[in-house]
Amino acid sequence: MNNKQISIIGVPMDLGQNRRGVDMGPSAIRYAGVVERLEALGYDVTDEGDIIIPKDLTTDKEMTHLRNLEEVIGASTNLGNKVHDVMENGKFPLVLGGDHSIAIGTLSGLADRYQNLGVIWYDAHADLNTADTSPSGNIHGMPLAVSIGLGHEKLVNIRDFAPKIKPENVVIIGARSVDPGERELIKEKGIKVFTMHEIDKLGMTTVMELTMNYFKERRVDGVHLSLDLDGIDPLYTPGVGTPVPGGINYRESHLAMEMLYSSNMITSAEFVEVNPILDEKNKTADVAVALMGSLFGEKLL
Ligand code: 5AB
Ligand code: MN
Ligand code: MN
Ligand code: MN
Repeated sequence: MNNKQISIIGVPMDLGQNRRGVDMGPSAIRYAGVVERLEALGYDVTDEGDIIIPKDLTTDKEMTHLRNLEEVIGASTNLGNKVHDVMENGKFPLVLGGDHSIAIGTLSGLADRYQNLGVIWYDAHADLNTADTSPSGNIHGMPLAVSIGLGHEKLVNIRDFAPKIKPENVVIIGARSVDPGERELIKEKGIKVFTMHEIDKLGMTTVMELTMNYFKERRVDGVHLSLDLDGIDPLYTPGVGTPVPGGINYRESHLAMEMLYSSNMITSAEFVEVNPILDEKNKTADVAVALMGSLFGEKLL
């Protein structure tokens, strides 16, 4: 990493879905030793504490197929402003979730600092639903759609600009549970996806090389890593709200992070969906921190 200064931002958010506990994700990741791990690699790490998540906004609830819409808008705005400040201070934003709805806020804070931001979406899911296509009404299944400008206009326009990113600058890695509406959108927008099929067939080395070449061809001026711990197989990361079997394995995930480190491309990152209530002995937070180690340059020898 060129940037030796990291700001950690906790987002204790669980309102983007309907299983309690993921709001404790940032605590679990801190407990797993994230600050010490990165300091040991020579980084100057500042823990910025947690973003305020507005709860029970009862005024004027809109009747939409979007669970906790007003709260998600408030939290996303708070997070976006914080991420923007961190960037302005020249630091690398490392965001700890919280459910994946927080990516709406993270990208809103990043996007106006770039002309052509790339995004890696490491996830079992595509997170490309809108209220019209969502089977659940859970906003954590929508952040990628929102960020390319599709969905409820208040979500799309967080921090007063839209879209945040171009669909052709997104690479999804690890997909294996994609809803019908998402499938159509992927085709329509030409979004690059490496499903588990491609990972099985090509191997992670090739998938990462293709991903990095794709970003080079697109001439991106930064790459955000949005890593949902459910992208990894639930054998290794059981503490997630929507586990899907047949995922990316532990070593493949490390390899991906190590290759991203060597590429020098990553300019911000978020690790989301760690739910300590559903976990076994903080295993999932431990994996998250181990992967951050590789992303920031830890070597085996
Ligand atoms: B996650 C599902 N597609 O929209 C939906 O964990 C699951 O951020 C979304 O990837 C999973 O409810 C969201 C069925
Ligand atoms: Mn700005
Ligand atoms: Mn997911
Ligand atoms: Mn996700």
